[in-house]
Amino acid sequence: MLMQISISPTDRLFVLTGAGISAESGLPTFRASDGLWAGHRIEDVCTPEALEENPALVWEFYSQRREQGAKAEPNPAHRALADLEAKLGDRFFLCTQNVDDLHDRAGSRRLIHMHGELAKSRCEDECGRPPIEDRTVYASLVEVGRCTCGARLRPHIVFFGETPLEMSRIQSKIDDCSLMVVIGTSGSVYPAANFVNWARHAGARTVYVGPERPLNASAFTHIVEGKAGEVLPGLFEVLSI
Ligand code: BV8
Repeated sequence: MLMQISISPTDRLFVLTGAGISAESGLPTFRASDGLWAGHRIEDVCTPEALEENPALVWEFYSQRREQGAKAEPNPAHRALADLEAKLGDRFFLCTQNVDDLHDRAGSRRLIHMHGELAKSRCEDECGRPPIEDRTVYASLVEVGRCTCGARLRPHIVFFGETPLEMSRIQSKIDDCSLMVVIGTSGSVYPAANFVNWARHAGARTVYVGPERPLNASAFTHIVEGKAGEVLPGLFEVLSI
């Protein structure tokens, strides 16, 4: 009998997702043996120094991710979270570490991409103009678009060493939640791997969903072992009284 998570009429839910929720959509995770980092060193494609020293390689990596992402479709796990948001309204909040747009395409709206978005680019010189929609798969560095200020565009991605997006909004949502559900993330990157500790300090129940125990497993009150696409659709019981 699969475990069910009951959501009371007063529960406020914070969901954190990682690469694992997109695995059943065919997108590689990072730390699996055939994962994204298998072909690259983090410091060569996902740091400000890498962008400075070898922008062609950084753009090659993210253009390839754009190409992969465009072929992927949301899976039942993404749709289960969008359905839950429709039932809970403002008692639901989704923070994803993923830069793919599968949550958005599944219908999630109360959503933050804390590590940026593949489908956007922004000014490399940080001139202050907001990120723009950009799904272009650039074949070479010379093709990469320009900001209206004239500087080259960079992927709208939070590199290692850069500050995740909307942290104050995330922090207040965590402080306010009574239930945190973390799905498909190894717990190896901070500050996201600490969110479960913040939630526990706020008195929340904490649940992890994934096929392997994460590095921060000891911080969870429950662990539901399984693939997100198989487990999520029947996992939540929304209580009306
Ligand atoms: C920051 C870019 C300051 C987009 C990413 C020493 C100690 C502690 C911390 C640090 C340290 N040295 C440096 C740091 C900080 C550093 C960090 O954490 N480094 C690590 C390596 C130690 N962090 C930073 O630099 C961050 N910034 O700290 O700024 C600050 C702090 C607080 C407040 C303000 C400022 C910025 C980090 C962002 C880096 N950018 N991505 C992209 O390319 O995609 S990180 C990247 O890896 C992802 O975005 C994701 O967040 C992260 C982790 O990946 P996961 O999603 O967990 O994927 P992984 O492959 O690891 O695991 C997949 C899981 O899925 C597995 O568990 C697997 O079992 C499961 N799974 C598989 N199949 C399924 C499944 N689950 C469910 N269903 C399935 N079917």
